[in-house]
Amino acid sequence: MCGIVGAVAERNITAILLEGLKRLEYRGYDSAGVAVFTNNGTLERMRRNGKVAELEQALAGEPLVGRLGIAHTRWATHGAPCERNAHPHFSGSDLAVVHNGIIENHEALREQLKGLGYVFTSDTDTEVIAHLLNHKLKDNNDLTAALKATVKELHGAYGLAVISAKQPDRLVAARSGSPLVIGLGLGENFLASDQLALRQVTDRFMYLEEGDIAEIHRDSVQIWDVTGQSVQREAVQYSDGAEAADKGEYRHYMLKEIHEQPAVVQRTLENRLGQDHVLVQAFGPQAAELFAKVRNVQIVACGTSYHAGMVARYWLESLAGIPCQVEVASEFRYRKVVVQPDTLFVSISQSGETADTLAALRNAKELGFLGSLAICNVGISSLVRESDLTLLTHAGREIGVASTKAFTTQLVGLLLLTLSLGQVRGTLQAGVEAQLVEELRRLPARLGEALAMDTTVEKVAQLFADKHHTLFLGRGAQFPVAMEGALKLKEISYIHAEAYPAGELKHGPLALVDSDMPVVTVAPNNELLEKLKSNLQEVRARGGELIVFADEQAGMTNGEGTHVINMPHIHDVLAPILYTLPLQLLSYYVAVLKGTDVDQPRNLAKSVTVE
Ligand code: HGA
Repeated sequence: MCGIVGAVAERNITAILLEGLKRLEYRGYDSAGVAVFTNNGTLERMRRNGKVAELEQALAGEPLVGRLGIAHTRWATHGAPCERNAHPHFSGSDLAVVHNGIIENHEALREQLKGLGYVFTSDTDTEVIAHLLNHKLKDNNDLTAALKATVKELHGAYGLAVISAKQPDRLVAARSGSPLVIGLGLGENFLASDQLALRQVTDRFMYLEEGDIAEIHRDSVQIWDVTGQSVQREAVQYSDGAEAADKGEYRHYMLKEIHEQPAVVQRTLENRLGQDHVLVQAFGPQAAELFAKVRNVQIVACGTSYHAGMVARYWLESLAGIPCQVEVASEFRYRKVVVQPDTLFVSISQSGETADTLAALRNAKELGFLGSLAICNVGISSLVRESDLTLLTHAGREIGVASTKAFTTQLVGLLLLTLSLGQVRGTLQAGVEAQLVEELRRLPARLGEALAMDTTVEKVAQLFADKHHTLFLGRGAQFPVAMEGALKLKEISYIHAEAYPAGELKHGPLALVDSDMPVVTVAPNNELLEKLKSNLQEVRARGGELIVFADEQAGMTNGEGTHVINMPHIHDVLAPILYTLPLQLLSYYVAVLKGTDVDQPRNLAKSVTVE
């Protein structure tokens, strides 16, 4: 969330900063701003409410030209999204700060700084950092020394980039709880909250660690760790080429990412399947030894990843016979948790920088878990670095804020985990692993078949165009799929959607059902099908309109108020992965009909790096 870009060079850096912001914009798009030490020797800024395009347009009219600058795209936590609250924040006319994160003691600091005569022009927590830094500069004219003194007084999380007109040869930065990376160039250096922002200018990166402070010049970088010791951080070179970030033939990134699922699931499976078994080493060299000791699993995640975890619970208990608990990270991290002996801690996050999940992992290390495993899409993330074992999902870059391919590849990773644990612990029923490995091999083709229903789902979406509320139903492992379907619809179409296990309907939510409340159901052909059919009758009897994604062999037919969309038959264990796809398409087409901003829905942002 929020994006930071900085540059110190011998050429004009404004275009580099703007391009970096565009690449990070999906992380936050409430406002954008840039501060440049101009060739006239003054520090100038331009900020605009709304998207980076607004800033770009403003800069086209009034260009800022300079060789040192910082920029930011914001997802507001403190203070409304408006120009006054947009970063960079100034203290006086010489000092500019951009910040990702939350300063928890901002109110006390604000009062203290007001007492010292500082005048606040925004409602953000960030502005206290600018004034505190200014105050520290009075004791010590050196920007780095002042930043070191400043961060000692900050409680909370921050990734910070600072420039000063008094020391225009440097960019200074600090990381605690919010990632920062230095991009290394030739005679020029850069800073960003994610290397994606800098792939246009360099392929060499140096990741700051927790508590690091950095002083970045054109031709040198100096870093101090949390204890104040000068340290070297390894420079990493990327050879994979900057991943394509265009929409191709698709109207939105989300649609492109939905259609990428057969290919990325294939990639997630690559090198992980033996002839009739899962290759346990895919989780790391010590995986087999660790898995052999696992008697319980605790999954912790947020949002869509949490739903993936909930599906995994059904798999782990029914296939591998391993008790599993699943909890949202923001609850887990603040609760007194009783850890069963020999419990594996599994965290799931697309970015690997999700603040709550990362904090939960850090807490877990104190709680006596057997070990930790991260299911993650980003190999260079904090979650991966700090976990004992990792399974990368290889979904590729996901730009749409509403997660699609990250979710299905997480499910694949979690099924591989289930089979690996069952294999190592000898708890799988005979033949199950071989059969599921075979089904996994066929999965990409099956997903392709499901996506061929695109135009059918587009037609069904019209039923939702004038609706304000919907229910999603599923049973068993399809209940979390229904939850994910409801979340998707909420996120991008702003229609209120709730998910229930179908058997719960009669315990309350049935009271809501009428002809204005469409009910979406996922109905694979399994032992719960007949029970589900009865639940659907209960809806029809109350005039509710049914949209049912049903197995082609389930014997369900269209009728008055019942719209059945046939799905290719699939093994029940893999059904949650397949049935997710039409629900993604449904949300997408409803959002398009409603004219919302599909890839960047209101109030949200990608990679939730704040609490
Ligand atoms: N607290 C700051 C920065 C918010 C942020 O990092 N969002 O991801 C603000 O509200 O401006």
